[in-house]
Amino acid sequence: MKITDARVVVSSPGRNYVTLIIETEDGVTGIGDATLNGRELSVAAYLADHLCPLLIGRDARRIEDTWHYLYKGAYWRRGPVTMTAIAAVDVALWDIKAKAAGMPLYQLLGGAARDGVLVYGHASGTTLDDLSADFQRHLDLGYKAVRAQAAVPGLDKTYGIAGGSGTVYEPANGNRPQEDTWETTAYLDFAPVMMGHIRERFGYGVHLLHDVHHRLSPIEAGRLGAAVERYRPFWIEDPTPAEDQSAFRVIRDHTTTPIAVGEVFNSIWDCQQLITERLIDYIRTSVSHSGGITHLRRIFSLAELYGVRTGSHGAGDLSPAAMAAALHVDLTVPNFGIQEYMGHTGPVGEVFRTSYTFTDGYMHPGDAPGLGVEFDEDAAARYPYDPKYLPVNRRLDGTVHDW
Ligand code: CS2
Ligand code: MG
Repeated sequence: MKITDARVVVSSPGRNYVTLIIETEDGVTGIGDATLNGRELSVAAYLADHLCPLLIGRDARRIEDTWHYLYKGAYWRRGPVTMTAIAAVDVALWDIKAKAAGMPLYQLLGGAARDGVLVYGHASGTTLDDLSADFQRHLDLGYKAVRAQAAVPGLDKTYGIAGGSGTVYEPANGNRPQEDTWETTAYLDFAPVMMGHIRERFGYGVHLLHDVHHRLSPIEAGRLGAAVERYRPFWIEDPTPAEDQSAFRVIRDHTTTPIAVGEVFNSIWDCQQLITERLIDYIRTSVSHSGGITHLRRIFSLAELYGVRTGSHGAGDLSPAAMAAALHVDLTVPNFGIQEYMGHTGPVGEVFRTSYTFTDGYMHPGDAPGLGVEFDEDAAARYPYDPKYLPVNRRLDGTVHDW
């Protein structure tokens, strides 16, 4: 089954997405998400200029060999651009293999290990009342797990606040990086109040998640974890910058609050210490940014050995092709934990026609052959790339801080 064409489509149906399309001599086509929020063109160029020419003539069935050919053949390994490009190739080849076999991808990955994939939605608000209203809206939609983010009093822009009820949070909102402001003590004083408010309003029958978004020092993260233990969060996410893996020992020494890390990771080596030393409870690596299905399953298998469960990234800046691939993997892995589902808005549905379903807080990838996602190139052409950057965060004194 030789590859006859491999091409990259950058489009912006509501937000920027990079999609790889691989075609074979048998007429079977596969797609993969190559979106890296704020650096889309870097991955598009890596694919178009360096990987796509190497794919022509290769056997599409040799997924494992292609993965190592692209990973080891580059010499310069790992990193978000490289691993997102390799991920797109990998997912497109799995899509082709499952379509050629006439089965949904999850069947090829070992079949369903559960009836549905538990997902969490995103409630946010500029005030606690707005947050509560959005939280209630998610409960009314059937979510069993909801992430809560609220504006920090005294700070004019805070991570995670959607543009209005029912809209999807989109951080990449300017053709130059928006400058956000940050003050750790204000956040540390407010976060427990916010969680307490949610538990007081909605009780403990719903999973409550929160994203700290890389902003605390290890000891500050330990203090936050201890302060919110009584609100029993499902997890606090990215409490401290994740590249300093040993820092999580400090957090573990101060709290039993579950920790989720990994959306910025790109390989098993990025999270090896966190997993093998049981410094985290959930690994959030995504199919789009950590080398595709082939490598993500290796990360999840390592995590299973150490009792770490999965909790993959699923923000709106991962395309519906990524969401579908994630659901196929989530349905099959033994140590599944939860899947992020921020959803997609606007004309995305014109470009990506999906088969996955949401029912009463759970999702299923569907039983269409392959990923179950059809990509409409003509529709994509109607939405040209629109340069957007993620924000930069500064402390009140102007110091650049983690965003
Ligand atoms: C966030 C994301 O979904 C999450 O947990 O961390 O919103 C993240 O900020 C974006 O995906 C970055 O593009
Ligand atoms: Mg996050």
